[in-house]
Amino acid sequence: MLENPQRYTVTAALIYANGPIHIGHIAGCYLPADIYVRYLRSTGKDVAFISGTDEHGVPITIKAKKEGITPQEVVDKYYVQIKQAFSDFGISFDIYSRTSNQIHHETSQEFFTKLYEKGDFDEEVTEQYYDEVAGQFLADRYIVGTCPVCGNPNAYGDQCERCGTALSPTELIEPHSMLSGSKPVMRSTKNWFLPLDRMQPTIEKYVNSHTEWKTNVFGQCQSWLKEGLRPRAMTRDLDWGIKVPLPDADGKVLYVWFDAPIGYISMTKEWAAEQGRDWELYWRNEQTKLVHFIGKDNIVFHCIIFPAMLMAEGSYILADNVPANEFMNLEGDKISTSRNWAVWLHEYLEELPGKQDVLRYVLAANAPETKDSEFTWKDFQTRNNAELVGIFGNFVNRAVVLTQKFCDGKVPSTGELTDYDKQVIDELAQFPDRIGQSIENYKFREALGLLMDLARLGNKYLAETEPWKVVKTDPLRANTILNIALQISANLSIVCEPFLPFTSEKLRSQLGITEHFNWTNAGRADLLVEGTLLGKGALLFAKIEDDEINTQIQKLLNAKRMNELETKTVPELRSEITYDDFAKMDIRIGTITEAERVPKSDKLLKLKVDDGLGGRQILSGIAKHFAPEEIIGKQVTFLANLAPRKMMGFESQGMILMAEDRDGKLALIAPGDAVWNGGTVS
Ligand code: B3M
Ligand code: ZN
Repeated sequence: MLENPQRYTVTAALIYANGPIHIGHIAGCYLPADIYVRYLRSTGKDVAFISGTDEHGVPITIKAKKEGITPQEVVDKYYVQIKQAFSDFGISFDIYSRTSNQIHHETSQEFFTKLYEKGDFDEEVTEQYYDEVAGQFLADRYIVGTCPVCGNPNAYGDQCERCGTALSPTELIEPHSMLSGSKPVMRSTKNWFLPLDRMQPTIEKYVNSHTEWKTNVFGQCQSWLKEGLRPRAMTRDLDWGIKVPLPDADGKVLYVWFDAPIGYISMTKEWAAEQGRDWELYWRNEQTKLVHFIGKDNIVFHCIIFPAMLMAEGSYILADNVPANEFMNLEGDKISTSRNWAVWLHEYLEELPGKQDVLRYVLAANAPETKDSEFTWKDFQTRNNAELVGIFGNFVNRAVVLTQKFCDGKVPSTGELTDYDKQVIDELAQFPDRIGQSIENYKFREALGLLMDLARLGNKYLAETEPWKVVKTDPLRANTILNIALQISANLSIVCEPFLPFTSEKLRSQLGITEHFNWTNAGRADLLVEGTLLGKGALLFAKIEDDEINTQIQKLLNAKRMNELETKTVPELRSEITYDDFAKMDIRIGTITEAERVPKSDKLLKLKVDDGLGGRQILSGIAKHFAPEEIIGKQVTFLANLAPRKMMGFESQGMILMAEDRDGKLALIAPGDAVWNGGTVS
């Protein structure tokens, strides 16, 4: 671990530009990264916060095929959408770029060429799956088959998502092509492999020098190393990606997991050029601390494969830490893009405007730091109402409102301090370091808890000193108390900034702070100068009512219902009949003239149907679908020669025909145009 680094390069995963982002991505990767970086900046550190979209690889081309647009259209669409959502949510990247940029293509190709020229790759002709119908090799996710480990019939050529095993296409049982569905054949092709097997000792040494990594990260690396690393192809036979920069490599592109992490470097170059800085300081200086924020599914690529690439290249620093999180679940189920079981960031921002910090708070408080965690809308509401409104907002509001009321809205002076005042000021002084320590150790939940403890300290101080009572007998004493309460609030505005940047901004303006206070000023009880005029008071947080979260819960329930519908298939055809079989049925048109519920039955309606023959009574099991009054007067189709039978004491003379919708809803079958009652159907 690098002690006292001179600068930081902090990266957040380059997400595939093939869909919008959801709360799982944020809780797992982007929010912790943003908290870390905002804290570092506040302590005056030199930091480059780098991210962008990953625009290559099969996930992009598959999405394009599904939407019937080109891969370029896919990445253009989602790059803009994702970038906007991050920015509206206050994720403070120094640059948010994309791997389709020229500079990235060049940087990746140079990187590849250097390894090639040094002889670091094994050039090998191997047998790979080829789809003869589509005329294409089937890399990674283009091939699906049964997982040899867990039997999942939908495992991909690179990974089984059910059991997590990393696979190569040839390990799949009964593979088939995602493109044409056909059974692929073997064809030989040349690719360039990184010999991870031979590099294992060096990689092991690197990983083992980082026993301070989070246990989930360190543990996953150990299990990979224990299994033994295998050579991995760094090129693919595909037409979407960065061309392999060799003369004999037509139709071949760099493996997406080769080019994507190099994106961190090319994006740093892009940023440094814009800023007039030297990018090399951020990637080639031993005093720079490189930290990758990612989700747990990317651990092996950031802890083993990318470091191996960097080691082989030789001129770069390696990650000092990779604080990967586990997954966040949603309302008791795994977040799933394909099942639309997610809270999408762009929708949240639209539907709950101005509440960025509430989501930031709830996601940080529930971050899956050591194990999978869970987001529920009920918890969202409770944390907002009980913690943000009830503790943080309540304290600040009391300090500000009392100052408006008793001190003309100006920061009052302090008189002599009591022992209790001194004790509170002492405690206050310790908070910034304690919170900072937790952040530096990637314990963001703990840090957030401490931040709330500072607000609690403020609440307790006010509750015990009761300035609203004291003011009647000893206004100078009340001044001292309010001064201290305001100083605590000013400190809150500094230490909450990494977590709640929008709130921090509001709070600063409420307290009339114009100086650029940062972490180095925090802990002091003299931040606010006597006589400073406070800004306009407005509540920092608003209570969230049941209605707001019920709308969100309903949205999820709808998604669940849509999913169930989508998996429902049209029933198979029944066995064949002859015309004579059909002709036995006398199907006719009639009009419902009366309808009423059958007593003691929740299913049956008793109908009177005008059949042109004086009318008949039909009992129909549709009471759960139709109210009697809504079907009176409607034309229906009925089976007229069904033998009469008794139901709940009434005779039914026929059967009303109904169509059943996918979700089980019933619809009357009426003629397209009105037909006289008694009209036959044939
Ligand atoms: N695009 C996987 C993902 O979006 C991959 C991350 C690359 S980080 C260099 O989850
Ligand atoms: Zn499996």
